[in-house]
Amino acid sequence: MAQTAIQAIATVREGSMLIVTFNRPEVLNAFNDEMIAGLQDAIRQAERDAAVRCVVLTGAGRGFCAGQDLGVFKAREAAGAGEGMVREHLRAGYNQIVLRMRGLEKPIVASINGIAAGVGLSLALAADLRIAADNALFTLGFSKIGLIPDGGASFMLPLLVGLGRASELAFTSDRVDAQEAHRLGLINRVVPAADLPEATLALARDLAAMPTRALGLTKRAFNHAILPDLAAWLDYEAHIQETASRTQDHREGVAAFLEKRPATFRGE
Ligand code: LHQ
Repeated sequence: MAQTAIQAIATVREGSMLIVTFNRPEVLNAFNDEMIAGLQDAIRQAERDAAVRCVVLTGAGRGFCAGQDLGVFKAREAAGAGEGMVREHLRAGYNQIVLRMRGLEKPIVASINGIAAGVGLSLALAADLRIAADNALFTLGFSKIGLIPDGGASFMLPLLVGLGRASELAFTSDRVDAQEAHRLGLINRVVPAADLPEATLALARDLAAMPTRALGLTKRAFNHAILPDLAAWLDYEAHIQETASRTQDHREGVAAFLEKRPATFRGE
């Protein structure tokens, strides 16, 4: 077993599987820049290495991923990052990850060990299959900080659960448990929390033993049928997220989260 560990993303090779672990458990694996770069590198590694035939994404500790680290983001805003900052952050970061995940012609399994929120949930939706612990939780979270679902969630979510349910999940940011997520079609499988690592490896091992080229071409065909303009959609999503990020309600939502108090939105 070969292991390389960079601070915020840990990658482990197990046979023909590449296990990628989000590794900032103290903040429920919220994304900082190092983690964004580390995940891009991990997917590149899977692209380059023909011996990798399945990728698993999972989280260290009690969370899967809580989305963008809002403390990091607030600090950047406070340091005077101006107009276009959110758009560029998305374009250079999460959008590249989603494009690479969908473009990787090998199966990607999200193994959801705990809460998945914000762009953490978006990345789980960009994976091919989702297997979750029975105590995992799901929330879009974006509306609570005055934003739109990004990282591809604005189209992956309606594709997976339908427009009505997607609207409800996105508008309310209600937390959904694993059973409900399964019923909605948000995830493929639910297993007892204690069994998640082994159930994930068993699924990934089975996928890695399949004809990888055929699976990859299946993914290419699905992308072509259902996500034909992925790059342009992601770009548009980033553009309207930039608009949302300039609202007073966005600033209030982020401040309220960091100050651990309820937000008061004014609709502006
Ligand atoms: C966090 C975070 C976090 C920092 C938990 N950041 N510390 C796009 C464009 C522009 C700008 C921003 O971002 C994006 C993409 C996005 O992903 S936007 C969405 C960002 N994510 C969220 O809004 C979710 C924020 N987190 C939460 O709502 C809750 O933490 C959830 C529901 C995930 C979990 O709740 P709990 O289980 O009650 O845990 P907790 O809130 O107590 O969190 C545990 C710790 O993790 C806590 O730190 P502390 O020092 O008090 O123990 C949190 O502050 C920290 N944390 N999420 N995103």
